[in-house]
Amino acid sequence: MKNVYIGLGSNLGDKSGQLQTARKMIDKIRDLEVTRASSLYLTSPWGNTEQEDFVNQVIEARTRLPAMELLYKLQEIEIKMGRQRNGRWGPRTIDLDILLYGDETIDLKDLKVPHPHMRKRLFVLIPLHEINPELVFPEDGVKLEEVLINALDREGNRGIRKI
Ligand code: A4P
Ligand code: MG
Repeated sequence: MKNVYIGLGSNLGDKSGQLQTARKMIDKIRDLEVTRASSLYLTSPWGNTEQEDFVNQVIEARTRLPAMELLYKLQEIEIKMGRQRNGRWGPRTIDLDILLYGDETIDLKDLKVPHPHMRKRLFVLIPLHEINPELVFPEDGVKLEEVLINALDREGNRGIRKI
């Protein structure tokens, strides 16, 4: 069994509703059990800033699924929910990212874990800290708390608030 963290994001249409729908579909994945879920957060866009605010959430789950299988299941949900691709970092109905997969480092063409940008993204760090304040990054043993404090020092928590 692996302990995994999944990041959910939406910035098109009924954003909170879409996160709830995605959550229900994640609950139905066989061989996966959601163990914790953060609050929903309204967040300013990161990367491509000329777009609507996002709603973001992080959930923790336990699963027997191999990492690639989990990625396919999440992509299936994105497709069922009618996700269209609107360019890199562009608007999306639903985006499901594998943030952490146990203590594994994965560097495949279609799957990079830990998610490459997660340490820079307050919209990931804040909800992740809400559900597991003790978390330590598996690749180098650095504490989430430390990464979060540094990110907040740099940027403040402008534009991230609980819904
Ligand atoms: N892929 C590789 N690693 C992973 C992983 N760990 N989890 C591959 C999921 N997918 C992974 O993803 C492109 C490809 O990434 C997939 O085919 C998969 O094989 P995508 O979701 O279609 O593309 P994308 O999301 O446009 O690009 P990218 O770089 O994944 O963007 P992100 O990192 O998902 O960021 N601002 C706020 N406030 N909140 C957000 O949620 N999200 C983004 C998108 C930008 N700005 C944001 C937010
Ligand atoms: Mg993505």
